[in-house]
Amino acid sequence: MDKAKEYTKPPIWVGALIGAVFTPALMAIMYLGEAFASLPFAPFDLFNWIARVMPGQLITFGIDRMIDILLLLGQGANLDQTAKTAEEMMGLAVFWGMGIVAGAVFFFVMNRWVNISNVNLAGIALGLAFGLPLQLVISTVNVSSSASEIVQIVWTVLLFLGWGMVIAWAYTMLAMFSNATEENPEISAQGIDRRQFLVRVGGASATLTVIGAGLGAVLRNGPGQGVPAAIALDATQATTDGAGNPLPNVDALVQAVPGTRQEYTPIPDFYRIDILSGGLPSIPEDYTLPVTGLIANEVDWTLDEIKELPATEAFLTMSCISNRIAGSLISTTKWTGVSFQEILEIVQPDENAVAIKIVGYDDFDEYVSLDMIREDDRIMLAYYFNDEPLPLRNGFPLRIHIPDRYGMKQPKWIRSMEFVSEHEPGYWVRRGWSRDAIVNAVSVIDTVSTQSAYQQDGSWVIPVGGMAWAGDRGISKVEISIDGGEWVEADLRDPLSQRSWTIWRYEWPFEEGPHTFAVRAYEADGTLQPTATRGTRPDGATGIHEVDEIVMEPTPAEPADA
Ligand SMILES: Nc1nc2c(c(=O)[nH]1)N[C@H]1C(S)=C(S)[C@@H](COP(=O)(O)O)O[C@H]1N2
Ligand SMILES: [Mo]
Repeated sequence: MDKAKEYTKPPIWVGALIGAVFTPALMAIMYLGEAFASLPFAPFDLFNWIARVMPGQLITFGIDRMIDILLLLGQGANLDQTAKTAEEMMGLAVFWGMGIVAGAVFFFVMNRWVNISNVNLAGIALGLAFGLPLQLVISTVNVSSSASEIVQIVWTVLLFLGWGMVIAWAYTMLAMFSNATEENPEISAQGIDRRQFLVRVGGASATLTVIGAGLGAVLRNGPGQGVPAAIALDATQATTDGAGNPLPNVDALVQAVPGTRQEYTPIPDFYRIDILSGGLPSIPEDYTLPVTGLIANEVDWTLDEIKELPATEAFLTMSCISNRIAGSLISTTKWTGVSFQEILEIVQPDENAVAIKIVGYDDFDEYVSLDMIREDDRIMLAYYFNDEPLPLRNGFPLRIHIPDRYGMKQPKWIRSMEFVSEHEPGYWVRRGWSRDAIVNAVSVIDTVSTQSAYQQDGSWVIPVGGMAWAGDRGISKVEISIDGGEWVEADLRDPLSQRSWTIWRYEWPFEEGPHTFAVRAYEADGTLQPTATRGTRPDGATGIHEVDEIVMEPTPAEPADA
């Protein structure tokens, strides 16, 4: 009788059980690795990744239900902490579930298609099939590890190979430990059957899990340990750009307070200002951009030809000069286009050319000086917002972006570009608005977030949040003053870029009653923003933003039926 026929195939549910038994031990070892050597902790990475690719409402719904459960268990003292715990528990649950499914699938595949003599190979395949995609996810998201990528990969692959082999081993043992012991006298001599085997490996795995998790927790809390990457995600905020890539600051530790504006403006919400207001210009299907005037090489580019030129992209905040303090005529997205320096290189301006006259399909016109272009390679002829062609309302097919200038200097719907010998005043300059339209530093309070209140050492804390922006000059500090008191520093979130706004938050020690909240910001070089209140015309608004609010005692979140 050949060996393959001696064993009894263990049922699939036993495979699920084996997955359920061994996956926690795997998690515990990963946890230990994270605490000990900052190796990746796959369950949190995985959950973070899922949270990015799944619809936001689904994730929030899941987190809310989990928070409900934690509150029921009396774990709801600090809402922020509770939300974080909820996310982490979901991460663990999802990972465990995948381990269970993997165990069941493995047993199914073994029973049906694979000869038991190949069980170790199958175990290796299982480990790789689970581990490699996970390592990919870990590399994309990487919220949990500061180890080098190669170390991460080796660690993950070894761990999952080990896990796959252990499951393969368990399969072999179960196949041999028939419950009908007289069928297999050799085994029955050891006096062990499937049930006993399951109990033993379950006990061993549980012990390993408890030791690993306990040791990991101790290590994590030790002095000098870095902040473990918690997945504190505000599900209303975008985490990826239009191409599906994580936003540049996705790992920033400081999170926007709920109620803060969208850091990455959804394209339909991007503000719109132009002399057409209502209608939209019609752009010919066979659009080309004529570049003419005082240049050696006149061109008439199709959009495709422009997209073939070296591309550049940047996360940019743009504002209208008519935006009031805390107004909504300001937005942020990722811009893609061609540096105007590339264009100069190709068309070769004459010596007497000083500016480009840009005209839009609505006859709006502005002039851009060649000196400025030569000094600043960031000036961009843009064709994408958020990795998609510009929406018609925001300037399809082409618009210019000039760092540190208000929108009025930056034509949309570009119809033509002409190199000229005189820098004349553009559309809005002729109507009395600023000649240079340089952005003023501003800061804004978006929310005093009573719905995000939490308790710390028995007192309520209410997060206050908003943004600060200083064109291309960056923000180094934001300060808050309550009821005219001293200015205290807020926490700054890493911005999307030096040229985007900076989201900030301040943990306000709650005091009941009416309060005035004020904010001010400093540019990267330490310059305080203009604090004098000034209207929009002609040079853009300045001044301190203040918010008056009557803040009542927050009520602790409680389960509805408690
Ligand atoms: N062709 C054209 N370009 C234009 C304008 C315009 O009226 N016509 N308005 C400018 C102004 S004042 C602003 S604030 C920005 C607004 O760009 P948005 O509508 O995409 O936000 O476009 C600028 N470019
Ligand atoms: Mo504007």
